[in-house]
Amino acid sequence: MGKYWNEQIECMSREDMKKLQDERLVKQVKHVWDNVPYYRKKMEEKGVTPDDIKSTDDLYKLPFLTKADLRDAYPYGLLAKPLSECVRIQSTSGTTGKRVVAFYTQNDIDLWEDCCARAITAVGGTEDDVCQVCYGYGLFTGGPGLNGGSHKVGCLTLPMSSGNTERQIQFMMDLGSTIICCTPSYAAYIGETLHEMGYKPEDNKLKAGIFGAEPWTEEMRREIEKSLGIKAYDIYGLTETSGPGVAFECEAQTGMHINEDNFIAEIIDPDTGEVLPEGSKGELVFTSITKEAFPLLRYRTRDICVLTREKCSCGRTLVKMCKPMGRSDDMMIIRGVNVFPSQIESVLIEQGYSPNYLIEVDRVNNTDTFDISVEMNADQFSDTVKDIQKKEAELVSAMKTVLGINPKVHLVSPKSIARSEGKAVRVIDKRKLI
Ligand code: DLL
Repeated sequence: MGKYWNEQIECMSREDMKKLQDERLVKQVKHVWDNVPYYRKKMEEKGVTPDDIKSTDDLYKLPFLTKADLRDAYPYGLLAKPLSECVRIQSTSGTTGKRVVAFYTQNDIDLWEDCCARAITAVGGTEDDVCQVCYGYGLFTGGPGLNGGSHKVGCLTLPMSSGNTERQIQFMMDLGSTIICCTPSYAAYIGETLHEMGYKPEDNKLKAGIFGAEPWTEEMRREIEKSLGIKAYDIYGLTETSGPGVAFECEAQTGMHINEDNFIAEIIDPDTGEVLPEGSKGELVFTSITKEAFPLLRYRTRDICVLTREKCSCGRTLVKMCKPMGRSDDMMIIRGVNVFPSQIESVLIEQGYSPNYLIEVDRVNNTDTFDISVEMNADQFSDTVKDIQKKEAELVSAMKTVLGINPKVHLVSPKSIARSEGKAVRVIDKRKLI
């Protein structure tokens, strides 16, 4: 097996790729117009019909889709195929009530797994490898996506899911895993545990890791590479566009190649929506041109990024995106879970607390800490310490139900959280992720 999964696509000339994208876009717009009344209405409101979209040069005419649209249209409003043709859903972690649910036909799954196979091949994966997948399985796309890609490449696949670190390490050692796929923070934790268990980096057979789903720095990359004795590669994706594998890093490790035969990427000004020229920093927008069941056109990711078409030493011609440099909304990713301050606020109000709170996030020993200080009102404050502890435990449990992860909750005395005269500061994120 060579160094590309699909050389014809990955190294295609710009002109041929544009032609392929033009054809696929025109077809996709028609498919959406015919089958998704929600988006058709948006197009009509903008005065655009499929006849106006003749090539990717006309992409800017189409309306955007946002996470709010996905919630509005939940669960079936953006579905473009009959349910009888859909075989799977996946979902984002931890959004209140209405999660983002994405649908897949068998063909969508094949294409998604193909993208992940490209990522695995790009880090040197072949049928001779043992690929340990310790992203979460289930609704989260990480486990299922890389699992499928690993099967396609023909690696011996270890569907470990996340957690149970000592068992992970035992399998890694006993079966001689050569590739590991998980979040960068979990990779760092595995490295630390290996060290604590008395192993040296050269004791394992790992050669490469495929890490993504959350921001991570070059410093963290070096730390992981050292502790596991591997080369650490980045991978990007989001549930709305299928999951991991929208973009993947190659041996050059200077940005992630976007699978442009499936996704058209644009960079826009997050405030005005204007398309920005190549090399500008702005919000990343994706149009899925091959997805059948859940084909999102001009989906605003909220990830801030730069695209570049500079020639890559690996030979791939696919456009490259830099590591996401932040978000244009207030979403945080804590221990791999997407968390919005508004979710926390709604739990507090529902439980009878004031919306005076402060979220503090940090990273200690490569694990995210997550603390929420919540102000009590005068009545609540008169309670005994035991009562307060009980209330804190109740709040933790209510938060866990909505967010999917456990914060530490600290009830604090009335008026002790600083009031703001401008925009309230609700979040202090001390992690240095960019
Ligand atoms: O995190 C899909 C995924 C799984 C990607 C496994 C890579 C590996 P969501 O839970 O929908 O999907 O979260 C998507 O996570 O908009 C980014 O803000 C962030 N993100 C994903 N990959 C990276 C990365 C999965 N490599 C959101 N670097 C995206 C930084 C990332 N942020």
